[in-house]
Amino acid sequence: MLRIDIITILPDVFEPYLSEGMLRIAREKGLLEVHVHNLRDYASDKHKSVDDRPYGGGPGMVMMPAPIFAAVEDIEGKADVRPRLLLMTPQGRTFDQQVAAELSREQRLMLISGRYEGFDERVRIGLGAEEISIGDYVLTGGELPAMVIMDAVARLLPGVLGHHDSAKFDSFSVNGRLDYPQYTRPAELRGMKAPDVLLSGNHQAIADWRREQSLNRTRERRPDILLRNPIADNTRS
Ligand code: 9D3
Repeated sequence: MLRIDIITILPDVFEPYLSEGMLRIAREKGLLEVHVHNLRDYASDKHKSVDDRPYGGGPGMVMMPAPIFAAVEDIEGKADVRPRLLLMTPQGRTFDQQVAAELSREQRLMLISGRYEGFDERVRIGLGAEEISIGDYVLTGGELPAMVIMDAVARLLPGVLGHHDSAKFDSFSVNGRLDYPQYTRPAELRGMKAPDVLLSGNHQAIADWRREQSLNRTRERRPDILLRNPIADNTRS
């Protein structure tokens, strides 16, 4: 069982996605537990402030450290295992399938989503939190990154996927290759035929064709994957 706690000023955006699809199944099966916490509940003034102007001046607002410390300490204290603390920031380690696999082996994660220009640096230092980014583009906050991480991690939990082998056959995990093209019925659509080999019933020929397609696509679209992981170029399967 993996427990994920999320700290956010937009708690309502999480529930709809968590209540559908594989995330819902994972929670119903008791493989995943998610608790969403409203950061404003931990503000100390009557206006429930969670942001303030940056020291030194400049645009925008900064997430105040005190409400985040209060939230983390309160939520941590309610359970036995110390969670791995992840701060959603554009400056963090880039999230990828390897990080997802690593996180899926933890017992507890705490994801902290910010808005505005970012967190007071003392949040990272004082809590020993790791910063994570989901890629090089600018979003309006850390809520979608937290959902992306939760989604990618949840599907790796043992028992979540229907066909229990599916996760092993994904892009970025079969020797780090992109997926081969898929076809389903009808055999011909608007003049476009599904490749004969896929309808041939010859399992060896199908496996060879798919491997070739995966390699060619990876070379054309993502040569960086092959350079990073040369095994992807030559391993059987
Ligand atoms: C990088 C731009 N920043 C300097 C001017 C300002 C800024 C813009 C947007 C700071 C934070 C944000 C909100 N983004 C996130 O909180 C965020 C994020 C992202 O924007 N892209 C990829 N991953 C992440 S994780 C958190």
